[in-house]
Formats: sequence, C-alpha cells, structure tokens
Amino acid sequence: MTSRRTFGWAAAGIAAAALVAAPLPALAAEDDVAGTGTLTVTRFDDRYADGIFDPAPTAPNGDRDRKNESAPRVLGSDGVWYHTTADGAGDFVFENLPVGEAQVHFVYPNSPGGEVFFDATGAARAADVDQLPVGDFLGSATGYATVGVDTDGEFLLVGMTALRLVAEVRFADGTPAEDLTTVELGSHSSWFPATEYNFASGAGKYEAFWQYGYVRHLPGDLGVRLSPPAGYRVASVTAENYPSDDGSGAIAVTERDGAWWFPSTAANNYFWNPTFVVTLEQLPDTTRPVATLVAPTTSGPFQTLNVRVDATDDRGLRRIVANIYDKSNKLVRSTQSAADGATRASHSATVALPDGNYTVKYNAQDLAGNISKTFTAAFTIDTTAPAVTVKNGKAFTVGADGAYDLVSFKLHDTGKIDKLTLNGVVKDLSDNAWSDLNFVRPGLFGAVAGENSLLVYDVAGNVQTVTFTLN
Ligand SMILES: [Ca+2]
Ligand SMILES: [Ca+2]
Ligand SMILES: [Ca+2]
Ligand SMILES: [Ca+2]
Repeated sequence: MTSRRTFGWAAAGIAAAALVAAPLPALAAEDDVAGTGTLTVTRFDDRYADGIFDPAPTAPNGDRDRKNESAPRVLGSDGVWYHTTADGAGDFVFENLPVGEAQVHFVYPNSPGGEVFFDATGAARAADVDQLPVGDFLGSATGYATVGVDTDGEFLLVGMTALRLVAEVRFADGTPAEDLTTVELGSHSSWFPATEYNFASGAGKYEAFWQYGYVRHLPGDLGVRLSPPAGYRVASVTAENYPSDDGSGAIAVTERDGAWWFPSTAANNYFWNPTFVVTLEQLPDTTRPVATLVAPTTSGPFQTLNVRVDATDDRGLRRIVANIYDKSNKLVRSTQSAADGATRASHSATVALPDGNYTVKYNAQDLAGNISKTFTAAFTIDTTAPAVTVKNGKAFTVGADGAYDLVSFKLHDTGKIDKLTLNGVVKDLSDNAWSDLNFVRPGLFGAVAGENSLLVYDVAGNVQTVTFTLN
C-alpha cells in the first residue's frame, strides 16, 4: 500500500501535465455489488469557453477551466436522492447506485437564467455538447442530466457557462438604431430573437431573453444577424469585450451565411457579455429627382421671363437648374438655386432678355449626382411697345399733326395687340399682330372734344401712348 500511495503522490506531482493530456478519468469505476453501478461525475466551469474540459488554454482574462466541487445530487432509479462529496481529484463518485435511469442534478448558483449547464461527456468540441433541461432539487432550480446506470459503471462530464451576448446597432453617424425587430443572436445552431433594452441608455442595444432572463449562450460560435431597415444595409460588424480606444477589447469577426460570428473562446471569460457592434449605412441613392415647371404656364410673349421650377427627391436635392437658350440653341443665360439637401425645393429667377424666341431647359440634381429628366419649354420675349399710326384718307382721318375732326389708327405689334384704352375706356381687341381703331370723334369709344389719351397694349403688357386733340 505504501508504494501505491507513493505512486499516487508522484502522479499528483505531475498533475498539470497529465490533466492536459488526459483530463478525464480513463475508466469509470466498476461496482462490486450486484444490481448496482457506479456513476462518476465531473463538473467544471468552462472558463476558457470552448465547451470542453481542458485546464490548459487561457481565456483572455487569464482564466482556465477548473473543476467545480459543488456537489451534484443524484435521483436514483429507486426514487432515492444520493449525495457524495468531491474526491481528491475533484470528482464525485456515486457507488452502489441502483441500475436503471438516474437523474443527476446540478443546482444553479444564481437560479436558471444566471447560468446554463451542459453535458460535455465525450464532446470533442463545443458543437457536441447538449444543454441540460431545468429541473428541481427540493425547491432549488437545477440543470439535470439523465444517465442509464448499469453494472459497468458510467461517467458524466457537465460544464457550466454564463455567456451573454449583446448587439449594439447604430447608424453611420453614431446614432442608435432603435426599435428594430429583426435582430437575432445565435449560438449552438439556434437563433434567439433579440429585443431592445428599455432603460435610458439602452437605445439601440439588443439582447435575447428567455423565460429566466438573459439568454445564456452555450459555447461555440456566437453570431448576430438582422434585416436592416428599408433603405439601409450593414456597413460593418465588429465585436468587443469592452469598449477601448487602443483596440485591446476588440474581437475578430467573420461573416458567414448572412451572419457575423466570433468564437466564444474570444470572450473575456465564461461569465462575460461580449458585444457585437453593427453599423448601418444608407443604400446608395439611385432614385432621380423630379423637376416640375411651375412658371411660365404659357409660351408668352412676356416682357421678362419669370421662371419657377419646383423639385423633389427621395433623399435630398443638390440644386435646381433652369437654362435659357435662344432660337439657335445657344445658351444665353444659366440660372440655378442650391437646395442644400432638402427633399423639396423651389428655384425662381427673373430674366431680362432681348426680344425673340427662346427655350428654357430645366432639371434638378440630388446629392448623389442623379439628375432628373430634363424638360424644355418654349417662350417668347417682347419688350417693344405697339406701333400706332394715323390712317390716311378722308374716310378715315380729317385733320393732321395731332389735331383732328375725325381720326383712325392702325395698330401693329409682332407680339400681338391685346387691347387699348381711350381716356381710360377699355376696348378689348382680339389678339392679332394687326388691328385698328377707326373713326374716332367726340362721343365714340370714350373720345372727347379737346385732348385725348390713347394707350395701346400688346399681349406682353408693353404700352404705347398717343395724345391727340379732337375739334
Ligand atoms: Ca473549456
Ligand atoms: Ca435621389
Ligand atoms: Ca410688342
Ligand atoms: Ca385682347
């Protein structure tokens, strides 16, 4: 016995190296009582969060996996609760359990929601573990594993983790993206819908909840995915253990299958709450503005051009342009107004031009450089007053040099005669280039004996004034 004990101490002396190579008991103990079996339970804190028990690797905060010596409780197939304490190796050996299905219960340190337990027996990687369902031991919440006990002996390895996961979603300008309903956090082949925190500084921060509080994620790849709001796309996804300016808290993220991932081993430790930072940006603006000519509404003629173009854009306008071309299509005047990103804007200009025929071409440009359809409208400028001449011939005119017994006038305007007034009495004329005012004598058309004032208007509003005397 002495030599065996010495050997045992020697083995303990190289325990660290031995545990790395073979952290699990090589064989489950066999029982010597007929009809019973031995169950060996190892439970561990998965501090290096990879789902398997291996005290060698170090988590970012320096933690390593370690066995947990809080005793599990076994509900035997005979309905009896069994209890034992950790042995020298930190394992729990339940001897003489009745053969049949047993439940092994692990009391939550902080009730369910604070941690999750998982069965890591035989697991080579995180994807192989299975979360334990929630049970009850004398009123305390537990995670429990079901084990078939037989005479050969059984081994159970159970890990504990408390990983949380948060997604912080923001727009490119840093403002939080609130009220999103499509954020999901993923772990262990499951997606959990995440909801926005409802406390003051929680805007744009999303986490998944289950009936016991925060979802605690099993180790393995941790993911985030979401459908960006209409008009937006994901610009970048990063992750961090904690915000830092020097990048010390940063976690590398990879994109795969429409989601973004990092391994749980990058979490600071197994009780940590790493954060995805999702930045959204607007989709490029590919929608052209729309420009509308508000004035002029006719082709004139006008004394001056009063042009007004209104425009709209889905995102924001840069400017509205109205350019004026002469009849040989030469640009004679360019007018425009800056819109400063407004989605609705108006451009107005008053343009003095020589008499003639013109076109105005107008459009609008948005901030992305998209240009609306360009439209063309023709118009005429007339700044010349009508020509008024006295008709000759006794039938029309008797008298001369501004003094008459009877007088008739020939009226002409290339921009068309509109109307006249004689001493303030209006006579509308059909709009033609040539017109007449015949047989004026006192008592007709407002004419009076003595001085008379005749005003002749063209359509553009130019006026010619003629003063004469009737005898
Ligand atoms: Ca581990
Ligand atoms: Ca646009
Ligand atoms: Ca005229
Ligand atoms: Ca008229």
